[in-house]
Amino acid sequence: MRKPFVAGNWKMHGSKASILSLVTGLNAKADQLGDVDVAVCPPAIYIDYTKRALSNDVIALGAQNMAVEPVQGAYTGENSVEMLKDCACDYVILGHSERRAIYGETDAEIAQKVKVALSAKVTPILCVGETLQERESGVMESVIAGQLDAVLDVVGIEAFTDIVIAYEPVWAIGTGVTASPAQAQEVHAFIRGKLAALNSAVADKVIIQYGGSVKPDNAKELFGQADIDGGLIGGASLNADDFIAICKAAG
Ligand code: G2H
Repeated sequence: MRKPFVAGNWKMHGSKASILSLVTGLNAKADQLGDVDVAVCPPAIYIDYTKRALSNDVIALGAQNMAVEPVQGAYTGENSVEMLKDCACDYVILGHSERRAIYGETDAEIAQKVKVALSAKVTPILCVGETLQERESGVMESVIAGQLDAVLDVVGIEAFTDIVIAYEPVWAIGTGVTASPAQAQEVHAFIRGKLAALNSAVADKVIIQYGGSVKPDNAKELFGQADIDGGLIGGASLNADDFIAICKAAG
């Protein structure tokens, strides 16, 4: 059995005041979290502040991105994986569709970042997903396969025991439109099947989150699907009650 994992992606939201309020709410209900792994991923500048505000040991920390360069150096504006570790991050989101679409991150660059994160023992949350146009033109599976192949080529299938995959259909991100549980399950099964063709033991273990407009009222049904092992939560992770409710729906 895979232990579900729910992560909050705060994206570029928050201030010290709002984060203190959010984390205070999470602290108050952390003891209600069931048998589920939970993490929050603040903007990098607030990771340490969030760590200090968290007064429970069940909510872990993650970053939303990191430098591809493995060691620190003259890379203005970047954060190294060792810096993330130094600030208590266990996870790093890599290849989110906003990084791919807005900042031009390529499959190859994302694959290198996955390799760097793994070498530092920080767990990558590798995001994959198709646009609406790709879905409607029938290339959804080849797009997702390509995103996975880029990483497989660099780190190999065995490394996927230490990688979390987040399937995020781009058309469902922040739009209020959620993939139906059946639509999401179909893609999760495709992803797991693709990995299983290479190594079924690894495929059985890998956590595949769903992300894209997950809310308290749709989480239970999504997380009830056979190959959906939790979620990557954006907007709803900015409200403590909603985020806790979503985590409980996974447990
Ligand atoms: C998808 C998700 C979190 P939201 O990006 O990664 O955001 O839940 O707001 O759609």
